[in-house]
Amino acid sequence: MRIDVITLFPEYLDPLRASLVGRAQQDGRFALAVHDLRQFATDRHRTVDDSPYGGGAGMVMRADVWGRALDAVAGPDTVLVVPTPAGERLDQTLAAELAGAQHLVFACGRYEGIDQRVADVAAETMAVREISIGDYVLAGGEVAVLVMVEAVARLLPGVLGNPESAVTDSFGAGSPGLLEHPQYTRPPVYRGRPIPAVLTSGDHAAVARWQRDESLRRTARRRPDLLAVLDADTLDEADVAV
Ligand code: 6GU
Repeated sequence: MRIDVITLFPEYLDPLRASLVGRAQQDGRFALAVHDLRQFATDRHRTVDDSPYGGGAGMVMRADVWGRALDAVAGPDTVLVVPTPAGERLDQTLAAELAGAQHLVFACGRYEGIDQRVADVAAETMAVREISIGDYVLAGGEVAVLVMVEAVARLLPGVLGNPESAVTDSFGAGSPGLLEHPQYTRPPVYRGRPIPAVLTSGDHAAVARWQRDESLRRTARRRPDLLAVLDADTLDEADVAV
């Protein structure tokens, strides 16, 4: 996979060089390039924005500047991702869909966003997804891109040391719609609190049962919205008691 990010603040994407995502690039699992939008401005002041038609607060990023940037970076095989609080919501299913693309281009808006014609024109020749990472407002798309690239990169073949992690995680395919159960490690007693006894019982069925019950309880308490849409066919007889 190849990922290009176009932004006014290239340094905002520096964290992608670190940790799991940075390692994945070094290992050749995907290639990442970050482009400064300002290099596609043509006037003396390198203007990238202007006041909105129809009035209103703030500034809008100009279509012509973005058009030149996308002409240079995107192609027919590109999935263009436009981070915006007005987009469809990112979830694990959408992350997995993005992980299947050959080429992702992220177009980071600042201010009040990008002239809508940029996405509309791009959609004539490539796939375009306007995506939000949640119901709150960030100052720009850059931090949302950090979130999306990490969510995508860990799903690419060979990126996770243990691919099982991607399956058992909250929202992974192994536990559809349930939050992950709590985890414990040494020491066995921490500030007077022992670990749950079942975890050292050696009874694998009992451990699995306990983990599933904890997942269900957690989900019921923290995310009742997920329980409400749980597929009844994924429940077993013992779940009903929880
Ligand atoms: Cl993708 N961008 C901005 N600016 N704010 C957001 C967002 C994206 N997702 C949630 N809030």
